[in-house]
Amino acid sequence: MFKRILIANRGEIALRVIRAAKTLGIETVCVYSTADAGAPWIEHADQSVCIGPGPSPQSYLRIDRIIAAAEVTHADAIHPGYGFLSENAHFAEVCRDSGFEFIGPSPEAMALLGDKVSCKKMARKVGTPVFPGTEEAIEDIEEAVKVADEIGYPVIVKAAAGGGGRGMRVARDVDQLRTGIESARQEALAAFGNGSVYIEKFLEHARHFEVQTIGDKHGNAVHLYERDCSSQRRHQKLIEEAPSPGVDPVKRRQVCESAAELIRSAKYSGAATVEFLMDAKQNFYMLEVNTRVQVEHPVTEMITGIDIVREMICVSAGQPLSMKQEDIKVNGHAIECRINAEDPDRGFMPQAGLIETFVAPGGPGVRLDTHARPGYRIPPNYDSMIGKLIVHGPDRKTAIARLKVALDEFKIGPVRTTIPLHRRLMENADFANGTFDIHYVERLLKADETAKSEAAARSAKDTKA
Ligand code: MV4
Repeated sequence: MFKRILIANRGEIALRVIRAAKTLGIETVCVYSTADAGAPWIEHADQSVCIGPGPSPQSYLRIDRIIAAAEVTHADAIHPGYGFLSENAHFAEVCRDSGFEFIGPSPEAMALLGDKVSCKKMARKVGTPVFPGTEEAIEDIEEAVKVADEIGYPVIVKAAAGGGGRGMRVARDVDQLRTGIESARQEALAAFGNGSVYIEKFLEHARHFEVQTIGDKHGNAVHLYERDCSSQRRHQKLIEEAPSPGVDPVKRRQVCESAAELIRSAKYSGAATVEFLMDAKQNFYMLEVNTRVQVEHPVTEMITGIDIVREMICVSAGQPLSMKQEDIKVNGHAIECRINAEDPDRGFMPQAGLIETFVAPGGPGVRLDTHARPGYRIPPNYDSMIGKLIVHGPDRKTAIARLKVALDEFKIGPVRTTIPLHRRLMENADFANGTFDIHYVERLLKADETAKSEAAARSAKDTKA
């Protein structure tokens, strides 16, 4: 087992990795930027090293400085968390070449599953369901037009290196397809330095379903069931839950097993998430694979009782997986709300500044993963997520009831957060019934906007009268 690991990340996930390491008796090293000097999670680490100024290209994205910090502190391994360098195969390779274990997949497995074209090819081979479409990156537009005619419109053009909704174009006819391929290619080239694009059938009203998997270095891989992540706005998830409500148990088992098979075939070690869209008839189609630990991993931990981050460290150190598929059971239901320092009344504008009030919720089944506390000053440089409220219960209804109470107890100020929005989403009928799709949050926000402007128009008229 490792003696000491370095955490190449910040915030709640840095704290999460420190906690997992401590339970294994492993020492921890934090790297931090000057904007994070004195930040709460750093106190929990055994050592810390400043790696540069606030902007992440000058600190959390500086591979050379992170490696230097690992060298001077004699770390054995590096945990990348999520975001930053976590899905950078070059970083994984530099870690390996510098003699540090990267706590995640090999650079080869990361590159294979990180490229959406090679990932989809692998999925087809092992029987993981995918959307019909081009099997290779598009070389010739006429070839793509032919494929689109075969599968039928609408189709979607996607970037092989894409993610988070960038480099995507929906095409409803051949003209839109021709312009879509060109503009998606341009956008992908600018954003990822890779203009490779492909097309597939576009699904209109989908639910977002993702399977948590984990593999070891001995060829074993298991799935930890799925999460529903349909509650999102502009590709930013707001609420995640496990299990996915209303899914047929037989279909669930099939898709989860096919996700584990994909990971196994890729000789993948570490945690991975296989993303799917689900249609109204509960047909599944793989979208992509995330080769890191995800923000929403706690909902899976709550229903399975498995410490995913601890398991990641153990498999990275060469241990076989600590569990067999048949031992992994689903217990109850868990829901996570992302607490972002954003103002939902002002277009979700990020809120930096001092947290004066911070009253944490508690009670049965309540878990709070956060680095924030009273007196914590949110720097303006990073992601606005300041914590995650996760609630577990014996069933979905109980989990929602507990979550409502926890959201009412949770007080943060004067910085604005997404807590009031979560309270409202809990009252939404689609959410309550589990009958939502990936657009319901945006529909609700739009209805709010319309109601607000109508009310403003009415009051202007009343003033006149
Ligand atoms: C799709 C799709 C419909 N059909 N692919 C968006 C982000 C990227 N990971 C994949 N995305 C989508 N791919 C096909 N064939 C709709 C989306 C999509 C979406 C997916 C998951 C969560 C939210 C979304 C919001 C808009 C579009």
